[in-house]
Amino acid sequence: MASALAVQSCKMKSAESAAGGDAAARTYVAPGKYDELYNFVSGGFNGQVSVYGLPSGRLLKLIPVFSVHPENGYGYSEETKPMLETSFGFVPWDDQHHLALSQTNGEHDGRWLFANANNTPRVGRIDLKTFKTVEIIELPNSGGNHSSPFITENTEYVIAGTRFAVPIANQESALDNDSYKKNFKSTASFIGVDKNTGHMSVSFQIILPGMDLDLSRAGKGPSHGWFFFSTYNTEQASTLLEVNASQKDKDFIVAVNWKKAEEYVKAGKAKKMATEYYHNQLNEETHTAASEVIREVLTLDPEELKDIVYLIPCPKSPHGCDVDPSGEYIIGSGKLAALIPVFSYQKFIKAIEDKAFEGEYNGIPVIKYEAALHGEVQKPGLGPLHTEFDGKGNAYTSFFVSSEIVKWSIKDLKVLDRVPTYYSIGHLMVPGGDTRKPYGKYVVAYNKITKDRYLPTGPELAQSAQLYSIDGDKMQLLLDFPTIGEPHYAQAIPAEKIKDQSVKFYDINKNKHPYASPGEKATKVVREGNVVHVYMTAIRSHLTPDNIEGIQVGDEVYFHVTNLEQDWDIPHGFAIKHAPNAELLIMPGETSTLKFVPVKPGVYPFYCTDFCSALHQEMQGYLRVSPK
Ligand code: CUK
Ligand code: CUA
Repeated sequence: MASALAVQSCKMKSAESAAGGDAAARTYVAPGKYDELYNFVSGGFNGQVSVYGLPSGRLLKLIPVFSVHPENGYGYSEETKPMLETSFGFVPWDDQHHLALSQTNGEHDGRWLFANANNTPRVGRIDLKTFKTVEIIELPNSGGNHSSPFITENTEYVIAGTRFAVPIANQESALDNDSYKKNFKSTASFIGVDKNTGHMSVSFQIILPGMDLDLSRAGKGPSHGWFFFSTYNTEQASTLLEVNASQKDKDFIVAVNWKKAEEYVKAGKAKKMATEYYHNQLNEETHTAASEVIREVLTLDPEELKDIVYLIPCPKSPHGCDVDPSGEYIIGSGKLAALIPVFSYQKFIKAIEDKAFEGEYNGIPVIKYEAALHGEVQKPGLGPLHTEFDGKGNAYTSFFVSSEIVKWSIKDLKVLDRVPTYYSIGHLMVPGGDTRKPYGKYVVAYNKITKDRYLPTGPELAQSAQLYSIDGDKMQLLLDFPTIGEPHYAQAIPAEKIKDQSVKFYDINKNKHPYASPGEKATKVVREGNVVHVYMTAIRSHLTPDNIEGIQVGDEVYFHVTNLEQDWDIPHGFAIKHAPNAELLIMPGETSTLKFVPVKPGVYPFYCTDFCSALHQEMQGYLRVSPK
């Protein structure tokens, strides 16, 4: 792919501005006015999620999920450290690719946002009332959680497929192809989501033959109850050098009947497997995270339970696998294919009924390609990756190699329009484009290569997103905006659906943190052996207590800082000189804790880091550390 890309970038007409005449008016959001949409964008290798306003492209927030964030103490404060614990220890970084907003009846309901960690397999949940990560669940038996999170129509499940087949239960194995075929497995995890609280738990895993699961989508409407994954390396090679892995002319779409799988689980047909994984949750009353270790998972074997998994052949190395808003069409995107196959759900079901199978693959029935095929989009472009929909019968596919978005009609499979992207688009996103009712209006390209789009900033440039209008016959480029990390997938929701539920501050009277100081009178310093608890408060414009003595080198000092403010957007910060960690950023009504173990005697100033009032600079104090 790398060499194809290099050629491509040279061929593009560089720095060409294709933006139309009214682009400025269509993206201008006047000072003090709100954007129409929230755009949640994955951070890729920065492990975070960023939030932009659309159509302006203004950055509104960065939400740390899988990476520590010194700016607000995420992963540094005692309250948030447990969020990043795993069965392999504290993992303070990840690679975050896909996002899924919770759904009710196939539409975004504005409650939660789910995010995947690709490297150490995890799924996180962000609460859209606070824009905070409130839960992270580790996935057992997964060799990389790229194919995730995908969501069913009523958020029954968040689904995660393994990117790398691995010997399950962390077994060791030789790495030759024969060992791969014998020992390596892929898993599809079905994470149940509690309707009221959003809490996640791994309901069951389907153990599949070793192959690499890629992008996926849940069925909707008529296809509700089914789930579709793309896969590559169905050759089951342990090395993906091209001689090995792209030999076959077709890989598969893996169709899972999760309703049926659910029935088997209820009927006691699942097997218990011993394992170990972490489930980390933020307690809503104390705002403190805790980890729970889970040691068992239920698994289903599709070789035994013959009617839960079927395979549909799909041309060369499918990446995206998308289901249209009607739930009838399933679109596969073979990265190395010169066409886009569109499968029909009805035909697929009929093929199962008629037993139109071309054979079996590791004991799983393979449906005949033609039997499930609605048709092919011929010569759409080069390197199709992902497809989104506008709800008016049109599909929009991103093409990495030919660097463009192509609009085509689902019904007659005709290409209708194409626009270049600058450069080499990965994912694209139509707001609501993965739901039953897309909002349409825009498509955003998340591009892989930036080159000359912005002022040069050395060898590394910000990734670039591009906003296009899709409400006319022709797509029109409206705006470029730089993004953070490496965005892959994104989601967008009308601001109306969530803006009024936003929490402005926490009620200090409901603060159940065990070390909270509900008022200045409650502040104190408590010593228990060499552990010292400082109960501190912050309010404009002082920290209480502000002078602390009686601390010795080697003491474990915990600063429990309660922000007494009861007003919107008045956090206080807390940092202490020479502490080898980050700051705290404490929200109004909340308590956060910074641990400090002084290694040298001296006087250590501490202060508020967030400019909070005219006397912000005076919000400070001293810690005296005596020799041991
Ligand atoms: S992947 Cu990035 S362009 Cu991780 Cu969704 Cu397709
Ligand atoms: Cu509190 Cu600055």
